[in-house]
Amino acid sequence: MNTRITTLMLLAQSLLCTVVASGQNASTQDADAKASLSRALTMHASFDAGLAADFSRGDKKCYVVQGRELVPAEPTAEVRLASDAGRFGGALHFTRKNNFRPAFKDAGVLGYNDTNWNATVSVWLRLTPDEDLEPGYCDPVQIVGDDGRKGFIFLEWSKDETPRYFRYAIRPLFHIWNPDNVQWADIPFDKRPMVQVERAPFSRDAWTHVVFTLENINHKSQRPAGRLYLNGELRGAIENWDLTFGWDPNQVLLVLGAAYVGHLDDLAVFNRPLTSAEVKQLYQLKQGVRELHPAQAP
Ligand SMILES: [Ca+2]
Repeated sequence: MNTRITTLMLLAQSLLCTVVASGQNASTQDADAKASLSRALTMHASFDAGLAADFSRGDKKCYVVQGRELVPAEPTAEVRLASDAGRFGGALHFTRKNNFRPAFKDAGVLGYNDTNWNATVSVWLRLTPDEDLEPGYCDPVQIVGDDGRKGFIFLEWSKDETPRYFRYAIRPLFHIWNPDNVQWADIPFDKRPMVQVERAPFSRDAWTHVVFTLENINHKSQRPAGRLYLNGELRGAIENWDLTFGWDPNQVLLVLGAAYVGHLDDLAVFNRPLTSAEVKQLYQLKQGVRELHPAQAP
């Protein structure tokens, strides 16, 4: 009897040790993965207290293009800060289609270069596209350079379909994707450098997490790619394209809200393509990207 009790106790003890050890392993792995995400983070804008980034390895300021100048941006009547309406804290609210497009400079953030460009952009969006957007294209996030014919990256909702399709496109040098010089909308879907999601989960009632990657752009020998994730799930990839760009690195901008109507929150940029496991971890952060950086002085 005593022997049996002792054996049972030993068994229970060893089980407990195993459970505690594996728990520690899981939390250590989680912390390691989070530290790796933190190291890759180059910019985070929470839109809790202003348009400027909370954290940046470059310029935290938010700008708008005025003529040929970039001028500091402040919220307007149509593009407001909505405190407590965010995925986390406050959000940017584009109340109607207008020309105010908050932008962030690349330097130290997106890392555009002409030999091997890698990055990931993460953002949360909340809208019912078919009811909230006005007719015509809408690009909630763009990366632009000095010349649209030398490259153009964007998220968009299509204008001619119901429900409107959601897309991620990487347009390299003009002659590569458009040798016949026709309209974007006139090129067959499968001949465009894009990921197209015909049934995307966007809704006014729930935030949708959107992540896109840029991989080996402008690399001479490695295959370039771009991936789109919605709510932590891979929805497609842009592959088997020559993704050569020709931008001036000093004029690259991350631009928000082109013809967008809806809420936008927790914008972040990373300096490499995140893995699908990392995208899922990002999607599941309880406090959003603020968990990945120490508070910086304004
Ligand atoms: Ca926020």
